[in-house]
Amino acid sequence: MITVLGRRNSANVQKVMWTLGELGLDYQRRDVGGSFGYPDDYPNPNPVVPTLTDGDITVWESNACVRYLAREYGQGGLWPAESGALATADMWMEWQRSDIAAFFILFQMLVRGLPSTPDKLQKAEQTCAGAFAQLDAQLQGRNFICGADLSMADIVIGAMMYRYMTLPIERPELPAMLAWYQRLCERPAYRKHVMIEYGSNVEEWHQHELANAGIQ
Ligand SMILES: N[C@@H](CCC(=O)N[C@@H](CS)C(=O)NCC(=O)O)C(=O)O
Repeated sequence: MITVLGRRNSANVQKVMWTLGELGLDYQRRDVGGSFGYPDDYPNPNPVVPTLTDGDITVWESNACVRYLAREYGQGGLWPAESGALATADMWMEWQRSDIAAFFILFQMLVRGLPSTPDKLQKAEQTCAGAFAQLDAQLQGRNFICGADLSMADIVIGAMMYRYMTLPIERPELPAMLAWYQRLCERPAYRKHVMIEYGSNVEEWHQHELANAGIQ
């Protein structure tokens, strides 16, 4: 049985849950991190979520968890068969780790109480808009990041997109990215694991976190 340790309202946990949902795998999820704290025997050197176990294998770092599941259980699907498409997926997964860091900061400022100023908010919005314009260019003429099919790259970037699209911010018109996001919203596993309400301030965030306890 695959076990995911991580609270349901973490975007990094959502990547892994959505992957499991797309692959139709059995799993159990335990509430760890945030208000739930960490067990003493938490099998990750860092107090962050997610951590995944599959038999005697332990994986942490959300993108490594997604790669592990795609490679083990999604060959030719989430893990593209063709080496050019696989390189493209890998490249955009690295892009997610590095180039949209501003989005995490923007989200922390708008919802999670990170101190901000109008200037900082505006700069973060502009940085996100520039990065997402790159994604829009990649998606022009493609249904998904690597082409016709959903891959692990769509998962790690798409897991952020629900929040980007629902925050009360200015967003540039990016038609290919919008159409891709709408495609994601039609997928049952995305609806279940990513489209999860998060509130508009620290108190609401906390309430949603607790309300999601125990949901698989
Ligand atoms: N690079 C790590 C980052 C993990 C991370 O920072 N996770 C956040 C939630 S999205 C976290 O654990 N925050 C502290 C907590 O929830 O206790 C990964 O991708 O797995």
